Amino acid sequence: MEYTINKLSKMSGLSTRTLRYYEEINLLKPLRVTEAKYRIYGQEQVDALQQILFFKELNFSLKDIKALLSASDFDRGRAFIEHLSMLYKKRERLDMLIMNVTKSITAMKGEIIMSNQEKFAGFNKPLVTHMYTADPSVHVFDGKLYIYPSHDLEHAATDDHSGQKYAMTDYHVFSMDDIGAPCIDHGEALHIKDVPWATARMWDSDVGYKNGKYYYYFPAHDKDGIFRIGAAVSDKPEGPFKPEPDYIPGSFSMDIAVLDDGGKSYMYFGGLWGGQLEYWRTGKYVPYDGEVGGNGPQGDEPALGPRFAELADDMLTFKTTPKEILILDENGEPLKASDTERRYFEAVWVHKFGGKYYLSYSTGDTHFICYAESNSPTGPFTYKGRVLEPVIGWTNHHSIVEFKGKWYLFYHDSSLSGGVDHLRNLKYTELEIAPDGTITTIKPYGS
Ligand code: FUB
Repeated sequence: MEYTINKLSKMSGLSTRTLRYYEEINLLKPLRVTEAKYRIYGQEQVDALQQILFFKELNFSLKDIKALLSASDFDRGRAFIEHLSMLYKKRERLDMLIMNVTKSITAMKGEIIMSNQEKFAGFNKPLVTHMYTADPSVHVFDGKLYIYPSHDLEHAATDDHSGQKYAMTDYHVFSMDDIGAPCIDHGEALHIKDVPWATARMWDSDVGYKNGKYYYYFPAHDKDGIFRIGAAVSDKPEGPFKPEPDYIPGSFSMDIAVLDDGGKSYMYFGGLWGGQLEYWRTGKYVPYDGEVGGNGPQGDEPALGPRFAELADDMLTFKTTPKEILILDENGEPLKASDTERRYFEAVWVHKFGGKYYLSYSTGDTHFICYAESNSPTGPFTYKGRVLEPVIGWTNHHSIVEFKGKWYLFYHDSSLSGGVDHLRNLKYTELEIAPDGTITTIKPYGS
């Protein structure tokens, strides 16, 4: 079956002007153009246009759609399955909004009491939609919010619990002038091809500031497949950042958070399984070929904690040797390895509130963000509770930041990709913190 541009326009609901524009940007070219200059579209173009419309419906930019459709591994069957799953998610969100309005009407009549959290159910949309972003580290620099996320890439992924599918190779920096203001993509800030020692897996990063310079800290596999932490420097919070030729001596594992504590800068890091923290239990790298996590503590043994080191004045080296942070239970005992709903797994973050220090982290395979409290930035910390319940997707990862007198939780989920674990998107929500530091647990999709 063949169609003229007018017929295709009528059938698809797109104007002929739009179809011509798609041709101009090489998104959808006609099968042929006749001598009389009629544009003729064949079955292949009709099917491609259907895909374009599905992707547009899901808010993909034309640029991204073009890249997706022209990828050598584009699979129409798989794309339909993904469209279906994303449309279900969209419907889920609409259902939540309908429920929110219905409850609000009932609450207005005084028939029920609606919590503040319920009032926002269904509203929380991804912050960035033109690319996949995860692991937000957020800081306030020059009165703006700067977001340093991981950049998730689309590829056919295998899942082996070692994190192989998180195959990231670059970082973009984002900023927001205010809460609710547009989230600006400042473009690529650092790429693996410019880092001489790094070979793969640019995972969760963070940025520190000292004496007019910004220091980007990022993990990556070195040439031996061992996670190390590198630094890159810029005069501006949005970069671009110039990487150091080698990784920070003595660094290992991944998931980085930097705390500026009155002139002293602390780096926190470390993660289990694909994060390789188990390999460093003795202080040295001990290779292990068994099942992932099998070389970590088991049962009643104390769980592994994240590591911390003070950064030297140059911000490019450690002033102190990395040490483990202890997380204790209500009896002052270290959390046990079997306590998987509370023990540390990855995604370390530290914030200060009311003179105390709060360490928050993901419990990994049980998918919570929990927090613990201490009087010192180096611990020991005592377990306090949960910050965030599980989100759509396997990983849960966050940061906590104060901005203009309010507290915010930045996190990610996989709603934009319809639940694909390694294709995540940033979100944020206001956080309620009581005067004694207690955080009200966020239920990301309402109660
Ligand atoms: O983004 C890759 C990894 O997924 C992060 O480093 C972990 O915290 C998890 O979010």
